[in-house]
Order: sequence, then C-alpha cells, then structure tokens
Amino acid sequence: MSDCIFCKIAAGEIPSNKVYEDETVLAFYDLNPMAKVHVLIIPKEHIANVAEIDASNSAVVAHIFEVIAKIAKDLGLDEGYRVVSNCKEFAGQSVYHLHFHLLGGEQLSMNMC
Ligand code: DGP
Repeated sequence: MSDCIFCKIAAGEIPSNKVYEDETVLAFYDLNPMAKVHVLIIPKEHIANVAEIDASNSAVVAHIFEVIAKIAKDLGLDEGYRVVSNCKEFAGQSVYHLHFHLLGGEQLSMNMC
C-alpha cells in the first residue's frame, strides 16, 4: 500500500534498524522501545492486522512465529519474552500493517491490558 509506513520500510524506502530479513518477513527495532529489547516483526505483504488473517495469508504468519523464535534465540532472550499484536482502535493499533511486538531483555510487567 502506497501510504503505509511499514510497506515503505519493507521496500527499503524508509530506513530501519534491521534484525532479520528474508523474502517474506522483516524484523526491525521499534522506534519507541517499550522494553530493553523491542523488535517488530512484519510480513512484507500488506495485511492490515490480525483480523485480516485468513487461509490466503496465514502461511506467512506461521513463518513469522518461526522467525520470532529464531530472533529471540539470537538475541539471547532465554529467560523469556512477550509477543503482542495490537488489533484496531481499542487495542491501540497505530500502524495498520500487521506487526508483532517482541518484548524482552528484562522482567516484563504482568499487566496485560
Ligand atoms: P502499534 O501501536 O501496535 O500499532 O505499534 C506500532 C509501533 O510501530 C510503535 O511501537 C512505534 C513503531 N513505529 C512507528 N513508526 C515507526 C518507524 O518509522 N520505524 C520504526 N522502527 N518503528 C516505528
């Protein structure tokens, strides 16, 4: 999508601090980290959010979770981490391109909402 900031990051039109990249997935550090380690993992194809996942695009979502496990290992998040995806307004989604927050590197709050 031409006006989507994460599509532009995926296309290399906007720079990002990359952690991982392959043909279908990109991971990069969040601009406003909420934990010592805060990485965003996105599909390169535009999917608005979790509500838009269906049989036509779920393979990349499964792949994203494999990538998350690899990144967590590579970054040494052996003591644990959290994976979050905000979906729509009530959850505070600010960028409407599917992304998973990988948070770790310290003890995280138990507050889930
Ligand atoms: P959410 O609120 O769940 O939609 O999270 C969007 C996240 O994206 C937020 O934590 C800040 C991050 N973000 C927004 N714009 C940029 C950007 O241009 N670069 C990077 N690295 N992160 C961004």
